[in-house]
Amino acid sequence: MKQSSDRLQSRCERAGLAAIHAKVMAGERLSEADGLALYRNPDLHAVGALANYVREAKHGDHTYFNVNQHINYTNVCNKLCRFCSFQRLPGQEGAYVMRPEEVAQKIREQLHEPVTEVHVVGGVYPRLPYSYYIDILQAIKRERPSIHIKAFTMVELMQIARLAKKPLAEVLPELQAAGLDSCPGGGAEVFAKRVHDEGYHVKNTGEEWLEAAKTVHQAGLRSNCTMLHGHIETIEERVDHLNRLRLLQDETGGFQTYIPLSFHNEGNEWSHLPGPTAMDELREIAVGRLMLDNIEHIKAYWIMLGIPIAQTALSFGANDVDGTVVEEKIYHEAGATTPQAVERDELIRWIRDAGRIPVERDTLYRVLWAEDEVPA
Ligand code: V47
Repeated sequence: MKQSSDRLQSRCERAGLAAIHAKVMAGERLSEADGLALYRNPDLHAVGALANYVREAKHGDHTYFNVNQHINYTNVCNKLCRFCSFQRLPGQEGAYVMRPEEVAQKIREQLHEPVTEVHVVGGVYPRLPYSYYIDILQAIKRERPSIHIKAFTMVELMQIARLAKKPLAEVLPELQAAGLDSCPGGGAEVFAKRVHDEGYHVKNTGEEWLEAAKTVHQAGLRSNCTMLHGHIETIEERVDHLNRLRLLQDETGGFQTYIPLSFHNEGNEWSHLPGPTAMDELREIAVGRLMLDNIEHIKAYWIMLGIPIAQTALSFGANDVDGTVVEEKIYHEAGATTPQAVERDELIRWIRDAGRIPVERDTLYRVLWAEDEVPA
């Protein structure tokens, strides 16, 4: 043990990361300047080894997954985000809105699987009334009362509150009564105003996203958080984003997991941008782990990263891979070549293959099964 910690120290020293290494060992918070240094450091493997140290100190080899299902209830959206390949305008070819009964059917189709979570997100389509959102939550719980509904990004929640003509704080208890159990982390993109104005100016601002997340946490709901990286943002803007997530987490403690999302460039207005490389993706996982000292879990979303990079990310700070998913649309419209679903046993095999211990969790990270507690 002593040998491996000495090795990490000398590795970090050689990479010019001695001061950051010392802070990490002392459990001290890294500054924004440290964040920039981690992005700029040419020795990605040293950065990754430091992030892996923190991952193993917190979670050992345990790597979480769940058995989940995604439902994207509509792709009609008025936000016109330039990175998005999923959105359609009303009446445009391929535009769809699921009726609550169709959402219920999606749940019925998976009743034979041990699904514990449904992840529900969609576009912002102003023609949908407030009652629609209540109806889909109720329809899901009717079909599968035990399922955990992780639904609606902060962007959708702001739209729902607008429709309800009430502050979000008053709408959330109604959504919770209808079945909402937690919220996903999407829609945060990059908080910086410059990036917002250039890439998604119709959408809520970073400040509004953070305010909505705070309200969600104050309502007793947990949520995730994300950053969409690898397009027009600078490393300074990424560090600022991570810092703002960290400050809100200090206040509320409501974020469970951070998920760096890699920009995919097919079928959107930013197709001329190359998107991140595998090395960028691994660095993003590592920097997230090191900067977000108050967020327990870092997710390597396999749908987006692909299986080999998700496996590698488990040694760069990540301790979660998301779940079985079943039907993914947002990334597949943007060029993802991963499968749309994976069997539980397959996920377990990948995690094991990466030298880690698979742990099936529910959405709130309660352990449902852990390989090291169950004889093979
Ligand atoms: O908000 C959209 C991003 C997000 C593209 O909370 C794109 O557990 C890359 O948030 N290239 C939705 N990214 C996905 C998401 C998510 C996924 C898995 C788990 C969780 C969770 C949340 O996807 C959007 C947006 O930031 N996105 N288009 C694109 N072309």
